[in-house]
Amino acid sequence: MTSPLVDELRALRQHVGDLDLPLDVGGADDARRAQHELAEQIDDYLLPKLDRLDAPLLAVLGGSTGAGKSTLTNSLIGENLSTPGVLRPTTRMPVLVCHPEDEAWFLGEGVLPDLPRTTGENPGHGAGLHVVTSQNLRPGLAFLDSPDIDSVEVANHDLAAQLLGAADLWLFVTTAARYADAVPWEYLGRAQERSVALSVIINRIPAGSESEIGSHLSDMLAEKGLKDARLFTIAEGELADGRLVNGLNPLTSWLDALVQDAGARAQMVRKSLDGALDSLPDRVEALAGAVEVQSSSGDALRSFAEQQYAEGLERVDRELDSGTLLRGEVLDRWTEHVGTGEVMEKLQRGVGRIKHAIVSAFKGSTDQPNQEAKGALESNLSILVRDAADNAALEVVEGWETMPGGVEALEGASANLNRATTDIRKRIESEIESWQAEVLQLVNEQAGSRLAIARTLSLGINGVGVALMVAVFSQTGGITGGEVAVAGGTAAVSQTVLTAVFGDNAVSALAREARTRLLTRVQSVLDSERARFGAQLGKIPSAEAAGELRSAAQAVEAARS
Ligand SMILES: Nc1nc2c(ncn2[C@@H]2O[C@H](COP(=O)(O)OP(=O)(O)OP(=O)(O)O)[C@@H](O)[C@H]2O)c(=O)[nH]1
Ligand SMILES: [Mg+2]
Repeated sequence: MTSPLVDELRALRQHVGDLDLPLDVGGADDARRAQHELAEQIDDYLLPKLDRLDAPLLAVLGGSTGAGKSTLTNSLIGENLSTPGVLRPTTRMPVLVCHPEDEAWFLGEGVLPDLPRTTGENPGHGAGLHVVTSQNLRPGLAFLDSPDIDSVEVANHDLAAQLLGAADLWLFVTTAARYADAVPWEYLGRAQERSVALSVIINRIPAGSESEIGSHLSDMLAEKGLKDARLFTIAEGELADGRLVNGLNPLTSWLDALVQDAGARAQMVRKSLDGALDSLPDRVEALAGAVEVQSSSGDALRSFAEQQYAEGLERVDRELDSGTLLRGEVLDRWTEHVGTGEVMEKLQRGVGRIKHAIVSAFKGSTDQPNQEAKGALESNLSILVRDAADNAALEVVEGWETMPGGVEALEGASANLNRATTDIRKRIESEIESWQAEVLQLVNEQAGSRLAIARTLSLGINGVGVALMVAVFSQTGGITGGEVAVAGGTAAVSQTVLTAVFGDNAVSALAREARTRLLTRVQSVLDSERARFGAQLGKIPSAEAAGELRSAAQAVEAARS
C-alpha cells in the first residue's frame, strides 16, 4: 500500500511532466530546466527515498571539471575505480561505488531509474550509471563520481544536475582557482533551495593558503545562505598511484563517523528529504508563474487573430453597406432585364402603374434574370469573403511573427497558413446557397397571405426572394457616377416589390434579418478559417494548468502533515 504522500507526489509528478512550455517567453528556458529537474528529482530521489528511508546513503561528488572528483573518489575509497585524466572533461559516465551488500539497491530501479546500469571493469559509453563495488567501503554509504558542471560538454552538466538531485549528501568539489566562478554557485544555489546536506571541498589549494581560502569561501557560503555547509580544504599534494596521500584527513574522519553512526545517517537522509519536499512549493510556484506567462502570451496571440478576422468580417459588412456588391454583373443584369430608368419613370406615375411596371419587368424575362442575379451576387460576395480571409490570414502570420511567442506558435504550421484555405470558395458558395434558401424560407414565412399579392404580381417566391437579396445589397453609399441612378433604380424596384408584398414597415426589418443571417454565415466561414490559428495555440498551457499545479503541490504539503 502506498502512502498518501507518495500518491500525491506521483500526481504532482504527472502534472509537472505533462506540462508543455512551448513559447520562448519570460525565461522559458530556465522554467523548462526547472521543470525537468523537478520531475527528475521526484522520480530519481523523492519517490524511491520515501519508499525506502533506510536505503544506503548516496554521497555525490559534483563540481568543476578537473577539480579532482575522480581522484578524490579513488582516494576516499583507497582503490582506483574511477578514471581520472588530464583531458577535460574526463568523466562522462558517472561511477557509483558501494559495498557489495548495497549493490542490489543501486542496481535496482529504485534510485535514478532512468539511467541504465553497467557493471564490470570499465564504464560503457553513452548515458548510464556504472556501478562498482568495493570491500574498502562499509555498507550504508556509497559514493558517486559525477561528470562536471562546467566543461564544454553540456550533456555532462544536465547529468550532474540530475545526479545531485538524487543525492542524500552533496560533496561539492571545487578548487582554489574555481571556487569563485559563477557556475559552481548556480549549483550551490540549488543546494540552498533544497536544503540538501552539503559539504564543500576545496581541492588543490597552494600549500599555506588553506585557511585564507577556506575562510573566504566560508564567508561566501554564509552569504548565500549556506552557513551549515561543512567545508574541507585540501592542499595540493603528491599523488601516489593516482591517489592523494596527505590532506584528506578531516574529510575521511567525518565520513567514517557518518558510516559508523546509523542515527546520524538517518538524520542526514531525513534532512535532505525534508529539504527537497520543503523546496517543492516554491519550485512549483515558479513553474506555475511560467505557465501563466505562456498562457497570457497565448491569449494575446489568440485575441490578435480574433481581431484580424473580426476586421475581415467588418470589411465584408462595410462592403455590403457600400453597395459595391451590386456593381458589375448584378447591375448589368438588372439593367438589362428591368430597365431602371423606365421603371423609375413608371413608378412616379402612380401605384396602379407600378404593378404593371414590375409585372412587365419580371414577366419579360420569366425566371431567368432572377437566377442570374442570384449567381452574380454569389460570385461577388464569394470573392469578397475570400479576400477578407486571405488578408486576415496574412495579417495574423505577419503579426504573430513580431509578437512574443508568435514564432514558436507558428512552428509546424502549413506553408499555406498565410492564405485562406484552398476550399474556402466552395464553403462560401455553399453558405450563400443555404442563405438564399433561408431567404426564400423567410419570404415564405413572413409573406403569409400576402403571397397572394406576389402571385398577382407574377413574381412568385423566387422573385420576391431576389428582391429581398437585392435589398440587402442595395445601399447606395459608395457607388459613384452613373451607377448611382442604376443602383438606386434597382433598389427602388426591389423596394417596390417588397413593399407591395410585405407593407412598408416590414420591409426594412426583413432586409435587416436577411442581412444578419448572411453575415452570420460569413462569420462561420471566417471562424473556421481562424480555427487554424487556434489549433496552432493548442499546445500552450491554459491558466488553469497553473492552478492545477498549485493544487497538486498543496495536496503534497497536506499529505506531509
Ligand atoms: N598533483 C595533484 N594532482 C591532482 C590532484 N587532484 C587531481 N589531480 C590531477 O588533476 C587531473 C584532473 O583530476 P580528475 O580527478 O580527473 O578531475 P575530475 O574532477 O574528475 O574531472 P572531470 O572528470 O573532468 O570532471 C588529473 O590529472 C589528476 O591526476 C591533487 O590533489 N594533486
Ligand atoms: Mg572525473
